[in-house]
Amino acid sequence: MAVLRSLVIFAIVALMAPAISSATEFVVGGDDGWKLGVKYDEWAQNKQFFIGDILVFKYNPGVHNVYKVNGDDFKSCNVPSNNSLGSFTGNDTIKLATAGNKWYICGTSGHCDGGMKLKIAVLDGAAPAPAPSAASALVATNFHIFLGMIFVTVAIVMVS
Ligand SMILES: [Cu+2]
Repeated sequence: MAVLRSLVIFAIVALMAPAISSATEFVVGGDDGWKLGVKYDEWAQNKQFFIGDILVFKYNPGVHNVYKVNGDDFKSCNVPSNNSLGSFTGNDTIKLATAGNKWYICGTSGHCDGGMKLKIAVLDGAAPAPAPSAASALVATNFHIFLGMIFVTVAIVMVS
């Protein structure tokens, strides 16, 4: 009976799993990380950032750092006198807590002007399914539910 019960629980979890959305972790610059010579506007171009998502800045802490700045300081590459993000570890995680535009620059002299600057727009709400894979996602979800129903049916038949 314990086996059947866990089978039913498994089926219920399998049915509910697709509805649970989780935060996305973005490593800024992808495999390149945070350094000179990476086009961060291109990296951010096709990505959607939502509240709760996390940015990870990976860099050599002896060479680079990360400052969160406002739009004006972003444009002029002005490095603030204080670091609002805490310590520079070379593996800095930043949780996107509010919606709106966010700007980040490297504070090492010349690096922001050299391209180490990232601007993103954080959106409110949960991430929707990406458009190109919507059809396949739908098929996958339906298949998932179908599988779950089979499990439940088998379990009920075996219990009764
Ligand atoms: Cu730098």
